[in-house]
Amino acid sequence: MKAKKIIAGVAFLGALALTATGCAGGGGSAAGGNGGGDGVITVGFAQTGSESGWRSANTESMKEAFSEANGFNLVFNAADNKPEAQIAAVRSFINQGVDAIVLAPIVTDGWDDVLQEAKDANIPVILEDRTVSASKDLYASWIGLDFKKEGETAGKWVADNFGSTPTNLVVLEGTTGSSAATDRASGFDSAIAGTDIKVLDSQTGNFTRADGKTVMEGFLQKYGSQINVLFAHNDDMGLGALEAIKAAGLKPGTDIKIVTIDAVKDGMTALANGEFNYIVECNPLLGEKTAEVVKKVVAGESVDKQYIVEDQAFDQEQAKKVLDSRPY
Ligand code: GZL
Repeated sequence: MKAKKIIAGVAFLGALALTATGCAGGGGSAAGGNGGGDGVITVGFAQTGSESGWRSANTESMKEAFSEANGFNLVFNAADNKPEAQIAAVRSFINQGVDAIVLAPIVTDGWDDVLQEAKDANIPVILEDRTVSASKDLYASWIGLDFKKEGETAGKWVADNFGSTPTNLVVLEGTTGSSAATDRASGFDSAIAGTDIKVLDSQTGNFTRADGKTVMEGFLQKYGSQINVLFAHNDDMGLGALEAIKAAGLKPGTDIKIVTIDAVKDGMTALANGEFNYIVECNPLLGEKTAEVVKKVVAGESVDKQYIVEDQAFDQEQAKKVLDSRPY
């Protein structure tokens, strides 16, 4: 168990209870770490949930990298896309005295207090995937993606292909308040500025297929065949929208052009078969780099404040060529 300052209040009781369990020599050892002193690094990983195919690939990548064989004891929590549950999970990791915390923050704001508690407990926090608005001194590093560039790339494709004639667009936004949604929207909007593209409507589909379908049904009821293009912040919402478009008797990829972000297998399959028109990749395979950074931080070595993983983009012809060799 790490030597650390007991945090007042509930956390204090939690820590006492944990210690009591330890003293009783009862069921197993606390998940607390010992700074890797015995060669094992105990890591608490606070994942968003399991909202999309991208998330599943990201979780698999993280579990593969933070394996026992790689010298880790991984304590995993998926917060069902509920920010308050994710904050509670981080607080629980602090009370368990883990050696490091990895966090994929559902939303950008609201992290200052619990990250300060981790700092006070001398437990480093490493962000993966999305990022936070809290002060940079409250986390050791961020392994993520350039969401603004992803949005710009998607917007440029729409502007280049449809920007010179009057074009009506609807948008399925990602989780409200997440850095992925906020920055993709900002990048996309900057890329279509000054073109003949009109945004008819823009609503969140929470990065899920189910909500993407429901919101697209509403768009179709309201705007019908006026809709020329759909921009979905991720493949899964686009895949849900496909069902609504087909149910409305329209041909996705032809009657309504579709551009999405992620490039997961199901999205690339839709692109290869002509139902999507363009996908900007967002690489979920962040486990290896994150584990490398965690080891360095726990060993007291210096690391960069951020590591941004490169993305690419695909049209229908490119998707046909690479589909069978895609790593996720
Ligand atoms: C992006 C990631 C987003 C994906 C979605 O890095 O946070 O969350 O684009 C996922 O598919 O749900």
